[in-house]
Amino acid sequence: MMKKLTLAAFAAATLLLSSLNSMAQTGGALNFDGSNDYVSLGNPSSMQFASTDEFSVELWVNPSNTSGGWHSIIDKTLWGYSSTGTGLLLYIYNDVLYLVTPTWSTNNGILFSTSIQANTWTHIAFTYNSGTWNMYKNDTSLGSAVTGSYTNSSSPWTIGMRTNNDASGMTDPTAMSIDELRIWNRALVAAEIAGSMNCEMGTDASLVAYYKLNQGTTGASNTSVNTVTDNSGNGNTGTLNNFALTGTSSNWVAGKVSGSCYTATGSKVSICHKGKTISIDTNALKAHLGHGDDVDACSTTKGKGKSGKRTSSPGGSENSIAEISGDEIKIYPNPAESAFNIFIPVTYKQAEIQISDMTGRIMENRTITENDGTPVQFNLSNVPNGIYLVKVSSENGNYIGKLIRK
Ligand SMILES: [Ca+2]
Ligand SMILES: [Ca+2]
Repeated sequence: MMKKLTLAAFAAATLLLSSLNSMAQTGGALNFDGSNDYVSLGNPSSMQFASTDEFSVELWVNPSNTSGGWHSIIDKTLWGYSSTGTGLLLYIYNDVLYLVTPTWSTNNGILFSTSIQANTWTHIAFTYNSGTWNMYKNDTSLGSAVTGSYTNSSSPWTIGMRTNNDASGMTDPTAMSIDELRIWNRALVAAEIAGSMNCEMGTDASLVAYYKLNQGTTGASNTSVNTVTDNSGNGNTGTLNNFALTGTSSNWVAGKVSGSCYTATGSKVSICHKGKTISIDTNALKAHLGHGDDVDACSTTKGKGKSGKRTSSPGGSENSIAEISGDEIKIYPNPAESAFNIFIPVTYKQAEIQISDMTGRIMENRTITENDGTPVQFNLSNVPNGIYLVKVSSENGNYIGKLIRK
């Protein structure tokens, strides 16, 4: 009897221990104490941008104190004591979030300002493209600002504090948690930001630094986890400074974002963006095509409509389609494997899409009655390899493109 009790007690203790272990979760965000915690990301060449470059920065931030003086979130400034500082700073002052660049003499360098709530996760993104800035709060645009130019500073990228005016040390700490910090070498478009802010990215050639911050164990002793991993694969590791790395603050804590942005196969597509081949989520395609990018890698993009051939329609004129140059029907990926998409410009309010093989056998017919420009996806899993014709019929005319299933 005694032995049985001991075994039962041992079993219960083992069960308790294993359930305690399963409760210990991998940290998903990093908390800063607002006293002296900061992360230095250094100043590698891949994270230095010239006035003619594009770049974007985005992150989730949850500040625990937004009132009073300066709270630095992201800093790359060298202010100096003259009026010609360099770099950029994202900070909170008296419950207002500011993005400033000291290179811009107008309005004290303030590019954007917006209210921000304490103890609330807020997504912030800003983009720069040859003199024009855009900023977004929770994927809502705060508009554009034009500075003329951005000037890179010699200061490192710093999270949680900022470099002193004379670069002699650090100042203006912020009590906050951050998650999903991404630095890109191109200007994201609004649809991309909205499409990926609530999930984790895969690899993306445009991500120069990517911090998921899924490190350590939430609220546990993490004294050995004192760097931030760069998930972009570029090795831009950050260094933690002055963190306690134990307890519920100044440590690895529960995150904001989980789950992958790319669970479905075929959800990414290559496009040619300003001479660079980039891979984007299909959710962002509409926005990219809207500002003139082409589907497909740059080297294979030989002008618009390369895979399609226009025919005159019985009821309309050929010109009615030709006038839509720069905003045309796109078939991608092509060649395709398990699925492909058709983008039809919104100028086609209604359209009938027909897929047929080279003998004229119709494989699929689909009618679009209220086209809003969202790409239409077709499943090819039951379609044999070969060459197919994709015909789009509409009031605007007819379009025939060739699709290769491989
Ligand atoms: Ca995370
Ligand atoms: Ca500290």
